[in-house]
Amino acid sequence: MEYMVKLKLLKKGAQKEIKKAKDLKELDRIFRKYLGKRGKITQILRSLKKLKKEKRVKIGKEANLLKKIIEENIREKAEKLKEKVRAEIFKKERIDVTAPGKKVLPGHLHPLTQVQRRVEEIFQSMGFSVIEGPEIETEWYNFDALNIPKEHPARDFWDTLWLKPKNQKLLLRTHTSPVQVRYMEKNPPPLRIIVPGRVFRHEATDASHEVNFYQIEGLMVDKDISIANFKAIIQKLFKRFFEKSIKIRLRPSYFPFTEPSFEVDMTCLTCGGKGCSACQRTGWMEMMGAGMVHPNVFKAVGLNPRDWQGFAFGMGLDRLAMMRYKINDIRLFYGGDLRFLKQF
Ligand code: FA5
Repeated sequence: MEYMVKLKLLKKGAQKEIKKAKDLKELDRIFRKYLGKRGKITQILRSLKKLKKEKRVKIGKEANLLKKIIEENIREKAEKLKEKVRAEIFKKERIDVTAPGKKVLPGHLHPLTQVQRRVEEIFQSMGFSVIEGPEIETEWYNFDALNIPKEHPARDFWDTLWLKPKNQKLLLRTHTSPVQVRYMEKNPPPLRIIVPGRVFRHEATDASHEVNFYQIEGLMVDKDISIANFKAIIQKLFKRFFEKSIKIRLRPSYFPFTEPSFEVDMTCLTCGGKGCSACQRTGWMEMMGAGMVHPNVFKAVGLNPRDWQGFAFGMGLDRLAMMRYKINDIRLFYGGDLRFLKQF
């Protein structure tokens, strides 16, 4: 075939294919077909040497021109295809600022926090202030100032987690009672406070005992305070907290920082008083230790025990929550199981 016709047909064919090419892969195939090592245009250029000079110059010029045109056509098309790919990626990754946001599911307060807040509300309505104290405590405040000197057997009531270095006598507080002393040191009576907070004990866990739990300390000091005041306040608290009358009993007990001392139990609401694992089959749940502030505690904070009287108590916050929600195992509060927590 005449060279010139051949070149014309190649041009037409190549340009048609380039126009149709849908992606860079196809374009690459077209490039190789026409301009690759064994490409159709390349072959023509190679065969020129066989021609006579005059024809070689003429055809050579045309063939080189065609090579440039096709190269240019391919380059332009490649740009277009790349731009298309870029546009697609952009479309996919683009942030649509007008799109509605993804909803973050709201959490809610832990049941123990809910109980704490409710108890605070009730006490505040009876004129009590809410006070906090440190979780890392000194031996002095946790024991000595509470009339529990070193070597006193009563220290064994509280299985203590001591902190290193031991000579600094630091520990994780075993109860909220040290805040009684801390508060009275700085605030002269008359006073009414409650102290909610986390406490720690190195003891075996069971359905009603944890190593980490919460207490609410209470302290009321004035000129003329008696156990009758204590009983009335606790009955009021339970009535408002449980929204019904609750049977309680005071059991004589012993705490070095109160005299007389007692423990307050309430009918176990988990079993209705029949006896279950939560109340160790007794039908009663021990809710708090309490008593009249011991003269030595007043002395430790520089107050004259002849001038002042008061009651103090330390209530198990977790136990209140167990009774409120009829939960038969305290450990559920600390398991972090959302199926449990979502119920509150
Ligand atoms: C005390 O901790 C005294 N500080 C209470 C007190 C305060 C007495 C003021 C007198 C005056 P006790 O160790 O009994 O006492 O603990 C008080 C309450 O905390 C218990 O009645 C119980 O409700 C709760 N409690 C005790 N140990 C645990 C535990 N391991 N897990 C959960 N709750 C507990």
